[in-house]
Amino acid sequence: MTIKLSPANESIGLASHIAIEESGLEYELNVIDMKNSEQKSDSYLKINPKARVPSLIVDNIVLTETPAILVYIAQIATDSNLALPNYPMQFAQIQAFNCYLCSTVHVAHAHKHRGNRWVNDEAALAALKANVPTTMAACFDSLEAQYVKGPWVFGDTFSICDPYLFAISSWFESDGVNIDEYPILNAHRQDMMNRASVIKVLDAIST
Ligand SMILES: N[C@@H](CCC(=O)N[C@@H](CS)C(=O)NCC(=O)O)C(=O)O
Repeated sequence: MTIKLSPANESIGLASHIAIEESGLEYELNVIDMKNSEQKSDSYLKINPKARVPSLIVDNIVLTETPAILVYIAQIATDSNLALPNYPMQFAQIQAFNCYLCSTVHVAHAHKHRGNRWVNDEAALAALKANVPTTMAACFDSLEAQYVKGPWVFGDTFSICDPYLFAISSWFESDGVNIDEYPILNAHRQDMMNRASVIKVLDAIST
């Protein structure tokens, strides 16, 4: 089996990149240069016609959407216990958490630079952007109060939710939200920064 991951710097691809590093699986890396719009290049559009990162190619099958990629990594890396596969309710809670990040938190963040997915009018674009600190703070409120147990998302057990949360919480400052107001999320980010997988991945993605 060959596995090739296409992430990009400062993107949600960080979640899948850290998860696959944590899994111990062998993989190749094809870092997409989003600063130069490589996600819209002819060669990348053949991989993912949606022009988004990340994508994971397993043999000849392309998988997109971060929650799906994370679950796939966890399921094939059976020794890693990244998704608590033996406990249906815990697995459902993992899915619930990842769905919230994908469908609500990431979308709120995208209103800052990608508002033209929804509106074209300049005033509407500016209004979407101006609201990002408020909508993201509401998302982080919810993550802090309802979801993240600490030190990891599900308490003492590290799972695929942790790299996903880390990728999202790296947007705190740029989205205008003060991380010091979120002690659990702040501690989670610090703990993630100290993991060997994260140190390795951040080094690989930035070079
Ligand atoms: N739902 C997708 C979202 C992927 C996505 O929007 N990725 C952003 C980077 S964070 C992207 O590729 N943006 C490129 C663009 O909009 O041109 C997932 O969870 O993987």
